Amino acid sequence: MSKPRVLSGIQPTNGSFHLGNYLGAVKQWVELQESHDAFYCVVDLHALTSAPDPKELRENTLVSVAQLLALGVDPEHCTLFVQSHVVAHNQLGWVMECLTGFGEASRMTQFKDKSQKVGNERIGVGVFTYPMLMAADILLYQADQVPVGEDQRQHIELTRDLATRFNSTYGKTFTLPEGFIVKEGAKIYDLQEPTAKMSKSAESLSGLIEILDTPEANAKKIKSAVTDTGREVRFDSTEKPGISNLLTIFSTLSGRSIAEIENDFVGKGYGDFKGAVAEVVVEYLRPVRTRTLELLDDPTHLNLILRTGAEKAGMVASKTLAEVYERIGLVARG
Ligand code: ATP
Ligand code: LTN
Repeated sequence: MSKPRVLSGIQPTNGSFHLGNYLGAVKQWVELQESHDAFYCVVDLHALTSAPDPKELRENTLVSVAQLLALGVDPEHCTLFVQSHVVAHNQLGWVMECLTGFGEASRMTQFKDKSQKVGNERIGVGVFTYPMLMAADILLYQADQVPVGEDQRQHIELTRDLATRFNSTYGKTFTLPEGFIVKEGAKIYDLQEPTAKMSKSAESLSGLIEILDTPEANAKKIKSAVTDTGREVRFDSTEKPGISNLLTIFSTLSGRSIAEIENDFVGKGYGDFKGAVAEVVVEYLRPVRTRTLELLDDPTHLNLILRTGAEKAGMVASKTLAEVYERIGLVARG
């Protein structure tokens, strides 16, 4: 039997990914590539919604690819590509837009949050249609599963609704995808504001652990993480959001259970605990940073991986697109 298919995407919006991106998504990408037929893309078209500087976008796309490789995404075991290299994404994106209700799209919380921040006059239409392009990314590959963080759950639901609608109107065409959202790590919180998600768009960088930051900077951020006034290292996301977040980070990176870690710190203070978390994080990220920088020294190698990836992805995507065009009544070019 063929392996189930998995697809996911990540935006090249910043120089570095953060720990939330890794624990919420990329860690699962690495695990799933062994058991699944995996397609992973750097979604540069999605990144255009935040109007990045062209030079930075180009650089960050390659930095993103290098980081994915350094974190364990392996082009021998998956198809790694850049979204804009496969034009079918835009083409199916339009079909998805035509299938989506205005009210339905207006209810997406990511859109609501962003439009509330900048106002209706200034918000780009791309932010509004963003989930339909994401639906196209997923449906083109007939993905069974989509590993993402908790914040993407609503977009996956929309994708399922659109697939169901298309299938019932035009005949079964798309596989219904499911979100692959882990229990631990699906939402990593800001170290300075442990009730808000760790995010590259946060106002201050002091609560953000960046994969490519220096070991010293990351250790310092962890040691100054906001905690409560208690002394007990115990998982309690309501009373102790800061400590609980650090426990999640410690546990997911070390592979040890939260109970075991709590046990180790009975009778010890927060200072000792933060020191231990800092060490785990720093030692985990140190080789990733080194490897990323090495990979970036050889852009020809990166471009070759991306060319092969785009060819493989393009074949799958164009097959789905042709079927969609046929079903919706577009005349095939003679
Ligand atoms: P922003 O926070 O600026 O919206 P982002 O950090 O969410 O951007 P994306 O490229 O949109 O970056 O997300 C890549 C993946 O990382 C997605 O699957 C997303 O769900 C996941 N992710 C992002 N932030 C977190 C977090 N704090 N905890 C767990 N997963 C996260
Ligand atoms: N919207 C996602 C990024 C993304 C994605 C996708 C994730 C774009 N296309 C397809 C999974 C599958 C985000 O903001 N994290």
